[in-house]
This record gives sequence, C-alpha cells and structure tokens, in this order.
Amino acid sequence: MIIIITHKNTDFDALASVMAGTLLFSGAIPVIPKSINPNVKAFLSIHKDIFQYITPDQVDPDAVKKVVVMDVNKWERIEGLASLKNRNDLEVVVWDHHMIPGNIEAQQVCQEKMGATITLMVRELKKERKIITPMQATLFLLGLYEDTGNLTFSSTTAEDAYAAAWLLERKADLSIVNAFLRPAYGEKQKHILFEMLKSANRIKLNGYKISLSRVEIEGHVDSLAVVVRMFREILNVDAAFGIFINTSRKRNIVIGRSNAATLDIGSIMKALGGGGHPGAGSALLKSVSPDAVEELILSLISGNQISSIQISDIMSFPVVTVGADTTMQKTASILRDKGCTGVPVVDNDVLVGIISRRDFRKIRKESNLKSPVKAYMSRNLVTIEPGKSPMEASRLMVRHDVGRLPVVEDGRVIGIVTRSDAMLYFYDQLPD
Ligand SMILES: [Mn+2]
Repeated sequence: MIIIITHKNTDFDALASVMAGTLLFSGAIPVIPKSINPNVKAFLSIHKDIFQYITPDQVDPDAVKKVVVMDVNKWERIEGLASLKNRNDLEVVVWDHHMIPGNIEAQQVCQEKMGATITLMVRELKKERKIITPMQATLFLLGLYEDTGNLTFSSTTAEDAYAAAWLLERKADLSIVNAFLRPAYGEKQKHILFEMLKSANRIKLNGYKISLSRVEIEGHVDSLAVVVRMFREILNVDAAFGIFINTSRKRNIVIGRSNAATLDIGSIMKALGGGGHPGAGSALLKSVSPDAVEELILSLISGNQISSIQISDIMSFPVVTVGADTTMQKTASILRDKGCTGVPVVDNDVLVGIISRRDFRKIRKESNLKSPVKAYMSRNLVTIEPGKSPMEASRLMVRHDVGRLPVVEDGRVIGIVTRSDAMLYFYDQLPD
C-alpha cells in the first residue's frame, strides 16, 4: 500500500499536493489529517465526493510499503502515523518547498525553494503530460494562491506564476478560488479585531511603522492570522503583531504580519521559537509574560538581526560639497565633472543648503552665473542620520519630493544617499 500524507492543520497547498500526488503515484491513497484549516474544511465539505481520502486512523501502518510526504519534512507535524517513523523497510518520498531542515529521512527528496509545493507537482504533471479536470485545477490553484498570497509574497517564483497560468489554462475556476480563500472571519474574529484596535499602539522603530496589540482570548480561536492581517491593513503600518494571551492555558500566541520586504517576520518568529514566511509568521510562548514578549519583538526589530543595513552602509562618500560663496558657474562645472545632479552646500563645514540641476532653471541671464550658489540653493533641508534604515530614507524622499538626502552626524555631512542608492538597495533585497 502506498499512502500520501501531509501536515496537520492541512492548508490548501498541502491538500492540493496530496491530490496531485494521486495522479503521479498510481494507486496511492490520499490520507488527510483530521485537523485541517477552516477554509479547507469548508472546501472539503462541498467537494468530498470529488476529492476522496481517508484519515490517519483508517490506515493500517503495517500494510504501508511506501509513503509520499507532501509540504512538510518533520514527523512532529504528521498526525497519527508516528509509528512509521521507526520502520526501516519503508520507502519514503518527500516533496516540499520549505527549505528548513527536517527529520523525515527519505530515499527520494524533491525540495526546492518555491512559493508552494503544488508548483513542484505541477512541474511533474506537465512533464508527464497528465490531464487534469477543472476541479483539480481549481484546488491546485487554491493551494498556489494561498501559499503565495495570490503570487504577491516575496517567496513567489516565476515558476509559481507559470504554474498558475498552466492551471488557468486548465480551467481553474477563479470564483471558487476567491470564495474559499476568503478568510474564515466570523463574530469571534470580529470581536478580537475590535479589541486589538482598542489597545493598539503605533511605534516607529528602525524606520518601520509597527503596531502591537494584546488581547486576551478564551480557548482556541481559528484564523487569528487573518485578524492580524486585517489589523495591519486597517492601521496601515509596515508590520503588525498580535499577542494573544490565553491565561487559562498559560501561554501566549504571537502572530506577526509584515508588508515591508525588508522586515522578515519569519526570522523574528524563528528567534521566538516559532516560524513563518517573510510576510507572516507565528510563535507559541509558554510561561513568558506578555510584557517580555513585547519587549523581545521590539528588540528583535530594532536589533541588527533584521534590518542590519543602515544608511551608512548604502550612502556615498566622501561627499562633494560646495561652499556657500562658490559661483554658480563653478558649481555647474563641479556637477558636470563629478556627474552628480546635485550637491550639498556648506558654510564652514555646516550644511546650509542643497543645490541641484533643477535650481539652474532659475537662472535668467548670463551674469547670474557669477552669483554665489547661496542665492539659488534650496534651504529646505531634509537630512538623515547614518543609523536610519533605507526604508526611512525612501519615505523621506517621497514625502519631501527630494532625490538626495545628506547624511548628517553631529551637524557634519558625512555622506549622501540618492534615490538610486535606495533603489539599488531595494532591488538587491529581492530574493532570487
Ligand atoms: Mn505549502
């Protein structure tokens, strides 16, 4: 007997990969845990006849000769089939898009960094020229869109998008996808969201706008990640964290969501003993006070682990400057020689203005070129400190409509950050 299994709290990617597996491993029986995501539960309640499967308690472990593991590589996350772990005559195959090390030892592993495991399965289905039904295409697309946030998470690869196109060609139904990806958001969740909004604080840290909120919850609540996502969207911050305090169980669940490519929630949660993706993650903290949890999160964000890149790392220096009494003519030739579009103007080493090519438009006649630069420079100074983040720099540039920011430390100009420095930084950050 060949079985295809996946992780507890089965999501669409896991379910889709198991079902895709049945097309690739003929005769293999899909096994779906009893604990599944609320959205997946809703989907299966309608599609049970089409996507048939058995639960782990219906499997006779001794009869299993081969097991195909989807979307996971850790035994702890498998429900009810722990005894398979110790079988040394078992053939094991793992398909996974998470690159974290696991403990399921397999003879055959297909582990690649992708937005979703189903993308790896689609590659195989394509290769073997399998024909899939529109229903299957719909489920596979649900998995792909859920794990990639409709192809927007930074973990999304080009192959994910090609796989989505392939599934759409095979008539994946987007209205079904939309209906089931819509979060399970009910009265309980609404109540928690309102509580979160009441106790929300907004902090600026390391150039990011952050909001944290603590809420006490009773028992188990589904879809807290959805609540935190809505919370972040409503407050329009770069990252939001919900600390859900369960006093009766003496534990705190921390869920984070980030919209800033450079603020990796997954790595913050990993530091707290949990995990996740750059955009979303969670951790479970037992017997740690909510105060301590909050402090930990803030120190991780402000600490160097996350945004280790500071303005001083991307700025250009030494800076070309001109004195306030330099003539416009001389300034023009400096700009030309150095290939800059603007330079800071200093008076006795103190920054007094900025002169850019744009300011030369104010020149009306030839004789104006003899005037000192201070007559034409912009005195509206927007500067940045070397310890700030590139994110903060881009915000300042947008807000003040300037293309360069002198980097000032103790009143002295020590460098300059231009729009292109910031651009290069953000493009370098994109995962490959
Ligand atoms: Mn997945």
